[in-house]
Amino acid sequence: LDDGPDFHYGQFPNGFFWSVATSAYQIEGGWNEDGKGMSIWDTFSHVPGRIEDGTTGDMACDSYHKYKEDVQMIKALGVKHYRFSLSWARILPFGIGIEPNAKGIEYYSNLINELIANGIQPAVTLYHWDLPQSLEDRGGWLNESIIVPAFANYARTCYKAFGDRVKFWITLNEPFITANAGYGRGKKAPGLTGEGDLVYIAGHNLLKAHAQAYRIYQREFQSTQKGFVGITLNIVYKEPLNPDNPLDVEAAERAMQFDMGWFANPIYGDGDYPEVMKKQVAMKSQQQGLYQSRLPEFTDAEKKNIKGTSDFFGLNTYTTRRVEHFVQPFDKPSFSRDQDVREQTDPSWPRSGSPWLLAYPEGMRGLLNWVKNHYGMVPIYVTENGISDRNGTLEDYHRIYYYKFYLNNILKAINMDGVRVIGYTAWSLMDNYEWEKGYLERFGLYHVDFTDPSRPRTPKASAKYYAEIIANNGFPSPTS
Ligand code: PNW
Repeated sequence: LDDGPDFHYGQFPNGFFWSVATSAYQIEGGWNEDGKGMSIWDTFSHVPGRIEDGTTGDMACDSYHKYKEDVQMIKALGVKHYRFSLSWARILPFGIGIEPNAKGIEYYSNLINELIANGIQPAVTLYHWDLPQSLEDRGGWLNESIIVPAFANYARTCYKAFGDRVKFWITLNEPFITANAGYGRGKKAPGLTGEGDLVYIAGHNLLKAHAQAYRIYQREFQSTQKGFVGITLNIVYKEPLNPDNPLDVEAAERAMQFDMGWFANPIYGDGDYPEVMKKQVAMKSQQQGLYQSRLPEFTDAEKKNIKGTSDFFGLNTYTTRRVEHFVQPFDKPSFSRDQDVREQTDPSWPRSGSPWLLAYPEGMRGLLNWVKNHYGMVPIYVTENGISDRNGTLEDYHRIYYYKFYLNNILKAINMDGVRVIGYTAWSLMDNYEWEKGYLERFGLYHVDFTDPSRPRTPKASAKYYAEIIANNGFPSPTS
């Protein structure tokens, strides 16, 4: 935990958005209360074998009843923003319609009012993976003609109900994960496997739905509500395994274009998928004997409609991988094999409670520079960053290490590299339902006891540490 010789002392910009995040299914519980409809996560978590510890989010952290306590915990951190998500099925039980469920609106309205009364601004995600089941029954993210208008209608419903008080909107959380884990590898709800085809179709419709939600705000609400609307993309940063090998350098860039450019290039770039992605998928599809690429195409009008549909770059990032060039077989087509890369981690990086998550703070600085170099001075809002463990210990010094050095690398990117970062969000406010891992992996600044029906919360050492960084707005030099 020593600062070390490379530590950068200094402050974050004035007005920096310090924040902390959760999502609806992971914390709310109240899964069938007050007229809420079923979501794909209600369905999925109840299927035996889908969740590692066999648990569900039926009660989770019980935030549906304990939101006032949550707000006091958020307030104690000293953050300006609280990022949470709305349960689509709580607001529109069947995903569609113009008359929302009054009890659902009331719950979020109360939460928003409680936040504002305590000096915290809401930053609201419309969609954090809990699709209404009745939309999934009609094809979900694979069915453009159902899902795009339904999401547009849902977005409008939310802007109408909450937009007088909510000024930061995030349309989609991590469309990459929705497409890959939900419709590709099938590890997350709805659990479909279409690694080489469904994944691209879901991605295509997620982009179209996002664009519609942005355009609706722009046309119908912006002039009166004066808020910001963006999207949150996740990325595992890629470094070349051997930086002296041009093939590895190209491979790392190619993997970044697949994982980040897939959504970022249409929105922040030229409106279309990255060239290298179009080329790779077309080549692999042709080798398979297909007459057209598995990657769908946008019309010119669609490109124009998607380009520019985010007021900030919402960025979720946790870890890094080293990438080498490796030609993958074409006969088992998948999103990952389409890239012709192979990935590994560095054995020296500290591990966490999640197999995929290793701490490599320098990766954060590299990533922020990558975003700047590809998409220019778009304001970057880090909307998730954090680390897990398996025991939820209150003496979570590994988490303090993680926040300290990840944040220090963000500060370096701002002060030394001129990257425009406007905010930072810790994942997560409290231990919660970690999707298909159940309650096994804990990311919280606050511990939650899931064996106690009253779900007591206790601050961990990291909560105090995070509050201290926020109070200082950075890292004051020890000599000053
Ligand atoms: C995010 N990856 O998901 C989600 O937005 C949160 O709901 C989740 O709890 C959190 O991260 C921790 O997992 C991710 O493999 C899942 O790179 C996996 C990855 C990234 C983000």
